Amino acid sequence: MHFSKEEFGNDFSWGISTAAYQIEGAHDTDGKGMSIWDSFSQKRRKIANGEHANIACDFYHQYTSDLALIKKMNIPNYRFSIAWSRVLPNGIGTINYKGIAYYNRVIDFCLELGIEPWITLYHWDLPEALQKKGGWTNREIINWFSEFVNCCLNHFGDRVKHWMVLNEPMVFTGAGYFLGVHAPGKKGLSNFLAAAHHAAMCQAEGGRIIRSFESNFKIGTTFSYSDLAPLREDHERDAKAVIRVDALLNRLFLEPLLGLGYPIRDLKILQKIERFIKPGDEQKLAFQMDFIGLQNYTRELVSYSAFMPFLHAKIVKAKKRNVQHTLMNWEVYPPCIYNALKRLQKYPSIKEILVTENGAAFPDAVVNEEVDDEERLQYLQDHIAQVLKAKNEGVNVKGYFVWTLMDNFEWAEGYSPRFGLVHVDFDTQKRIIKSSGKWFGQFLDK
Ligand code: GCO
Repeated sequence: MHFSKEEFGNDFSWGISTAAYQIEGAHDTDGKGMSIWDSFSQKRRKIANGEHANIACDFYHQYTSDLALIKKMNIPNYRFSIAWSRVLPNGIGTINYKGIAYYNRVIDFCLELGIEPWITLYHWDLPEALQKKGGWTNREIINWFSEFVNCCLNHFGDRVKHWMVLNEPMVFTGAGYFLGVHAPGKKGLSNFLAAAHHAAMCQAEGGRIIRSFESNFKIGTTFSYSDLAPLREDHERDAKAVIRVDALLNRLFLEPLLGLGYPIRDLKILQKIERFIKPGDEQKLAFQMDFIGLQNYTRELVSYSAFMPFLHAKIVKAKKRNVQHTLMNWEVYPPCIYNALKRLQKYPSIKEILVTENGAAFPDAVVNEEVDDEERLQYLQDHIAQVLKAKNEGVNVKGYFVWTLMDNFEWAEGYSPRFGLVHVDFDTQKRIIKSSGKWFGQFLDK
């Protein structure tokens, strides 16, 4: 490793990220309502090995010892999400004050330990009651989400100063409303485009609501952002396929937020989103965030494909290309995060970038109560080095949050892909800080 924390400057936010549904468990405890992931994971063959997150890491009950692990690793910032149906069991209307009290305990304990809480408002766990009304395909969600945002600000806004509106809208609309492989398991272009437009409206509206609540909060929103390249160099059809995939995966939500509108010119099928746009929406899609949360893990190689409808492109996964990869079949390619940062720098209206997720799933073995996760440690060091390279070349990157604190429920993949700096034995709920977590703690302890 050839860098020190000092080289990033003392205004650089080091942190760790989690998401409510993936760690909390207590899926029906103390008045919490069902979320779309609670119901989706009960359906057959939706989650690997028939797994679910009814218990997960039991963070709901173990949060004090888990926050103490963050402290032990000298991590100053903790990013977590609010389970919408834990505070508003029906999505709107009646507030569940036991849910509010739980998040107040988490926030208060963070502050007691000297850890700064960063809240992600929406990390995919929509209340089932709202899905029954169409969920993200129903334009009413703009009002429903606004009520949820105001509820969180009213109860947590006196102590939480850092807010993110959405987590990866491309993933929850694409996987949840087009492919059907994530909750709520809907499919088809119309479901996807309706959900996408309404999510894009909510990401900006959420920013406006937070800003009007308190003008000096640090407000951002997060995007999955893929470093894309053509499978075959100097192959015109692959190069054009990259442009279409980039418009879908990287620009669809970012560019309307920046006031640039939807990237219809580079992906014609997006024209159909216009049927969901109402007069005045274009302006409402834009909001000046304080920061953009970049969530990047790998690079994707893209080839032209006549068989893929709408996109005429396909991603050639790492295993097929016989390259080093993680348990998610994501290539280990550290320059991916440098390339993503340099691409984002090209947008003049982006004030600041924080890496709000980066990490890797590798097989972990517990030997004599230790987990020597050398591959993950190397992955983190190599990617942090690339972030420093981009920063030294003038990219305004001001933070790096590791995904994730502890092994948890990896959505449709269940528990087998372990991303944590902390190992979890899901039978005993015992935690062990892995070598990567010990290294991160030493690196931050300077
Ligand atoms: C995402 C989500 C996380 C994932 C992580 C690993 O980025 O998809 O924010 O919930 O668990 O990225 O896939």
